[in-house]
Amino acid sequence: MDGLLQEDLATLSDLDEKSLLESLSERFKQNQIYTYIGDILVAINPSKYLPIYEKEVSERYKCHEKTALPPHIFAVADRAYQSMLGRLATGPRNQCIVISGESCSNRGFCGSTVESGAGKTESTKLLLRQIMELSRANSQLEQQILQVNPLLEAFGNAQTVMNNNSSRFGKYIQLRFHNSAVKGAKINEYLLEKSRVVQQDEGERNFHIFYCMLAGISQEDKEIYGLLDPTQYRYLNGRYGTEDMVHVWSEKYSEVSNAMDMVGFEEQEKVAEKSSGWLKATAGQFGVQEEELLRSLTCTMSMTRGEAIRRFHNQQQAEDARDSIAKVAYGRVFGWIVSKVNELLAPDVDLDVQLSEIGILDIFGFENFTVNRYEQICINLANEQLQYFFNHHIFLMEQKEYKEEGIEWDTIEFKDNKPILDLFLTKPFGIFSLLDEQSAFPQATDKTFVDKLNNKFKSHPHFEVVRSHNPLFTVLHYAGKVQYNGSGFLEKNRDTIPGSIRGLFINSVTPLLSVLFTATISRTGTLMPRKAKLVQTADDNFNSTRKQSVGAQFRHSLAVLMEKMFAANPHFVRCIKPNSNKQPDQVDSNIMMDQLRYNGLLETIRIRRDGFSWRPSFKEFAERYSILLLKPHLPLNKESCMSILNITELHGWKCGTSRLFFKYVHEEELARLLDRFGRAALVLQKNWRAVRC
Ligand code: AD9
Ligand code: MG
Repeated sequence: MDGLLQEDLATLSDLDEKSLLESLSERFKQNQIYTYIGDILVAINPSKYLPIYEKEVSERYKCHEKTALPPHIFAVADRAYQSMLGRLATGPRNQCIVISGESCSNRGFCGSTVESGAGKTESTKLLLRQIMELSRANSQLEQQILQVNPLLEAFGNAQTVMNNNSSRFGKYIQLRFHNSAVKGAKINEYLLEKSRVVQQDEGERNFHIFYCMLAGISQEDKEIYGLLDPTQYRYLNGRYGTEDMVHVWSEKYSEVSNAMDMVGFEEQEKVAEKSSGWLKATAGQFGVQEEELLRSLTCTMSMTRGEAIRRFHNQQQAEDARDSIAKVAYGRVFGWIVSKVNELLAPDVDLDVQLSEIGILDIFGFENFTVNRYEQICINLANEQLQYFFNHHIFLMEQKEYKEEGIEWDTIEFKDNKPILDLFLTKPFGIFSLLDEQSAFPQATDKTFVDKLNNKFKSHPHFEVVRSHNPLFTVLHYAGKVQYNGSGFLEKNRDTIPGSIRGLFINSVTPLLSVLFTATISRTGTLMPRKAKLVQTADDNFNSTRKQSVGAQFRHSLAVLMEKMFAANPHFVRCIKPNSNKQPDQVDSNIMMDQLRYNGLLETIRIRRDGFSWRPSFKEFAERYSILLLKPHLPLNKESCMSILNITELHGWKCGTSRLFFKYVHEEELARLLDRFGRAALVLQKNWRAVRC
């Protein structure tokens, strides 16, 4: 039983899949949802309140030794914070915490029904809260930073079949510090699922903000904005909620309004005109002319031999135009909120001051639905990238160094997903390049795109051709097989706003909308005003704006993110859900086992047990620990390292040709030694002064 309750699985000598599952399940049954694998934290979603995040727990986890307290998400916060301050011996000052875990999967993937969230967003919030506690920055800025989450969740999260608060966008929160104090923050957001604004699958809802607003707004404002009874909105599927739900939403609305005040949003200019009728109400809210709005919904203009031709939409086309207005407006407003938050939370410090950073990544988990669309392929690409990042750090880099440095080592095999990343990203013939190529080609269709894929990848080990009259194809991801439906891929990848709609908004008298459509949102998430306000030209009315494809932008932002993460010191949190129906105290062994397998947790345990996760160069080590020999000017070489290590009682480390190899526990032992030594030095110094006096 003791073995089963082991807090660190990397200390178990005998381990196979079955005992790993048993250990985690047994701990979970006793409400011990956190377990270490060396320096990696495994977190199992309890789906119930546990009294483990209270103030006194938070206090206990400040500046503590990892082995002295049970595993906890607060310990990860502490480790990242202490490492950033240089109090631990690991690598670069900038830190990144990568939180991963599945979003959902359906029958056929792991033999289970649709599953709930694994706990990534909750973990992110707990980390953020604890890091703010650690920086003891009881300031307005801290409160502002903490308010960002409820604000973004209101606009970017929604109820789905698998999670009542599912994140429909990815985010990377960068906390910026000068010494130990937080000085600002920056959010990068990835791929908001805009299509949810106009369409939700069975059992799902639109973004939270719509329900909250309709529930919480005053009667007077309802009239001002021409809001109807909630059940009349097509975009809410004619479904609203019970009285209890309305009450909760209404409270949430005040919370969001307060969060907006707290973060520093100002009351936007409102269209204070009483409106009647949907066209007038909508035109009023958008601040545009009714006739222009009607025109952009009902017809398109094109130029033929120098002549302007007006073509009226059929019903489907008019509905599509309406939906694209809704999607584009919502997407822009979301981007604007993020860029405004970034402006408000930007560090107010001298440019010369060197800031350190802790980044927290909470990105949508791997997805596999009955129908998988363009959004899913992007989300799953992001997850492939993250898995690669994990593999690279945990397996590739480490084992490469053993080889280069002549350390004796039995290679641990792991599922390398590089070939899958190549299938997606290789230029010019990866899936995304072919998609871009087809998107730029007016005659291409979703079918011709999938035909190209079939032709190109029919014998690729991670691709499967699907025989169907629909444009289907299958990719064998690291986490399982996903069948994609290519319908809509080209249009979503182009994401062009019809010129008439863009022109309509540029000329809006609502300043916010006009700015949003005149400005471009830069790849870094800030709003970049164009040099001069665009004058709407005849061409704008006829042509769609040419820009980089959604896929290309997403690939670029992923590449920037990866670059940041590769340059930082990583901390990993692997979230796991124990069952498929959001139930507390239930473990479904198949579901758990699937996640353990594709996360490569067994291999991770082996490498953490037998491997050396901390590998400082002779120079780095001697520089940091020469103080233990009371010889500050020691040469920074191998001999000095050996002299230092001779006075410690560390066992099990190894020496390579240019660096030392330590287990993760050694780092803590050395930190303890340094600490003791530091205190002893202080006493000596005091005594010495006393003698001199
Ligand atoms: V998704 O990919 O965004 O759909 P997440 O982010 O992985 O998903 P989330 O953090 O939203 O999952 O967790 C889902 C639900 O599980 C939460 O709304 C909570 O009700 C529940 N949860 C998660 N973690 C905890 C926890 N540490 N304690 C209690 C939790 N409940
Ligand atoms: Mg989430």
